[in-house]
Amino acid sequence: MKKNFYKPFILVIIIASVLLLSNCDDNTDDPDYILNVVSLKEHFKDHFLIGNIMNPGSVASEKLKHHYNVLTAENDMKPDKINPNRGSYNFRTADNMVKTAIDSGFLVVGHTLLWHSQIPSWHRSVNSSNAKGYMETYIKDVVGHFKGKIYSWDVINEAFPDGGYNGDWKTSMRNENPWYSALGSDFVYYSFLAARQADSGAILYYNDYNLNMSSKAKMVHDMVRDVNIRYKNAYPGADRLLIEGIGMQGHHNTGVTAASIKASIDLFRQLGVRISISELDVLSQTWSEYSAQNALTETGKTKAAQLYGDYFKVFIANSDIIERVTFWGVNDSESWRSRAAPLIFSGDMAKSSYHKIIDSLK
Ligand code: 9MR
Repeated sequence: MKKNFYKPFILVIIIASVLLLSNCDDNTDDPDYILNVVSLKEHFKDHFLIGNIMNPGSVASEKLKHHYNVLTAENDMKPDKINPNRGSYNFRTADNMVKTAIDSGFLVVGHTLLWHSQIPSWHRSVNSSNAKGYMETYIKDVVGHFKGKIYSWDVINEAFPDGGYNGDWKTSMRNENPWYSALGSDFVYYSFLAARQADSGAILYYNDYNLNMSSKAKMVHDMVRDVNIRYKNAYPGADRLLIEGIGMQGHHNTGVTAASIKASIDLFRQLGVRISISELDVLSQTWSEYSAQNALTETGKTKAAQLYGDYFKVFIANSDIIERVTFWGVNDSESWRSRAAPLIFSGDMAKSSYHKIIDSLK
């Protein structure tokens, strides 16, 4: 008797829960839903590749496939992951990601071979007598392993400091870089040469942040110029540059002007290289607001969106040499700087930053 009395109520509760759950977070009919908005890669197909990052759990999702055509591993192809000990490699995670990405139609950027961060301890312990051989073997092994699968390699990442430039790039590199400490500036030439020899099909990049800063841009410019001259002298028949590209990471904030980015692109243009905007995100704050952990404001968010549009106008105007624009994350919550809402999607919804980017081409 009692059982039958409760039956209709239980049924109502079950139906209500199912309805509630199916509506919960379901924005898929919204015009701003990530899969409903215009595909970025389609929109910019006559200008440049559009990239994002991949992680083992997110590679080749429908959202990535809709908007992007090139992927960079956020962390899993860094030296500490791939090469924990000298001569021993752990390629499994990277191999799976690269395979899934390629099978899904993406190009893949190799990130990164030589850095001062996220490296195994053996990289930190090289010395002037063993560093050249160790470095060449490591590059040959890693680049050789992925031969034919990598569109471009970030051979060296972040080898220059911010700040003033004394006019001699060879004495201006970061001391924390163990290869520089052991070999001096020659490590640049030898590492790019080893990468070229291991996979001549890959485009070789130097990658760094804050390259909108004129002094840092000048250091990189002078380094690329001199290393490419050295290569040309050693291989007069070579029909390619050794350092073929400069990756301007693009970890910006609302204090970074489009004009400063344009000025560096103008400088790099003189080298005959190509450029990738390799890790784009824009804090909805100035750098000092971000450092002080201030709360976000609507003004800051509007400014970041405006800047996205302004930056893209510069990229479009230079698309003859810009081959790729890669965002460092899809949505704000998964960003390494999530508290300052630096990306162009929030959850699964396009932000005004996304719309400013689309409108930059109209
Ligand atoms: O996004 C990456 C983050 O998950 C890592 O914790 C961080 C550690 O250094 O590296 C981030 O990616 C960096 C990239 O590899 C090189 N340029 C700066 C990026 C942000 O730190």
